[in-house]
Amino acid sequence: MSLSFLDGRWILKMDIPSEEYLLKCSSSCAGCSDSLTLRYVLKAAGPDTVLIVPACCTSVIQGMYPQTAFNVPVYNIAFGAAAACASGMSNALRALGRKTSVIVYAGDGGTLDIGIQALSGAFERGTDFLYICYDNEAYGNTGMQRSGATPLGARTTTTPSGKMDVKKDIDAIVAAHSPPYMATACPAYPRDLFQKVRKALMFRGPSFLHVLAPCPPGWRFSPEKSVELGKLAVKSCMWVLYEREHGKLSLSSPSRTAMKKPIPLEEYLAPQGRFEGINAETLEALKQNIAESIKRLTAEEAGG
Ligand SMILES: Cc1ncc(C[n+]2csc(CCOP(=O)(O)OP(=O)(O)O)c2C)c(N)n1
Ligand SMILES: [Mg+2]
Repeated sequence: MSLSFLDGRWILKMDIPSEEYLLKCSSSCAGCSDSLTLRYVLKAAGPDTVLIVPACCTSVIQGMYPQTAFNVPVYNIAFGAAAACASGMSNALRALGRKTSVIVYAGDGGTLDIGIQALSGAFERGTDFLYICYDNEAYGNTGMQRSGATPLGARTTTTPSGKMDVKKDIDAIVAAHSPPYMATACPAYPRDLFQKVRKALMFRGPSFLHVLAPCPPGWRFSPEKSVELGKLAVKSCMWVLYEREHGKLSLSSPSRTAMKKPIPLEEYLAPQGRFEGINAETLEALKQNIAESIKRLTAEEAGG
């Protein structure tokens, strides 16, 4: 553990343990950010953890029963029931006096679309758990159909000419439940991700982590570029890293820096086949959305 002074404030840095809970036999695609995210999530959560996983790429990465690539217990559950299952499991464990971390690890389709009512219910009930949505911005496991998280203009198998609607703002929906802790992250910034998982698990009650997970086959970029794509997302401010503790927002340092002078959005979009041929009007709308989100988040942090 070390203390460093960054962006005008002291930050406690925790060393990332060398223990691996995602084993090398995983069947993820090359450059998979879902598995990279899970690797850091499990390092942060440690062995006294149970994962609840609705159908998604993670169910595939897990491997085929009786083999598994995960070194913690996993409960595979139907899409609509993940957060409800977490309520039951967390309450049962607490009744037994156990502090086991209960983590729902779900995709964007399973969170923004199919599992949203159970998510809302568990947050309203105040269930002691962490809900992590790793967001590859489509239904990856079934062949990249659009989800509520797919950004405007992105081509998927069900939006072949580019999505006509903007990305659903799940963070605003979750924030409306006033959880004690919520944050965004990206595995391109592993220390930030690791610290946010650690922090989320320190709060009693529901916490939420929304992780951008660049997907090489789905977004159509080269697998070795996954980390680079995550950094470009943050540097262009298409993805903003922040945390909200008891409603108080603070920008995370990579985004605080990026917001002062974002890189051109084209640098983030160009390596991705899903944005190939995007028209000028859609590009302008995306830039407009970014400018608005910078304005809104900066004002919120300043207390405006
Ligand atoms: C009720 C129900 N509808 C559809 C499916 C088929 N299905 C399995 S995984 C999946 C995609 C999930 O997308 P997401 O949650 O974004 O996770 P990803 O695959 O991208 O990791 C779908 C549609 C299912 N298993 N159950
Ligand atoms: Mg997905």
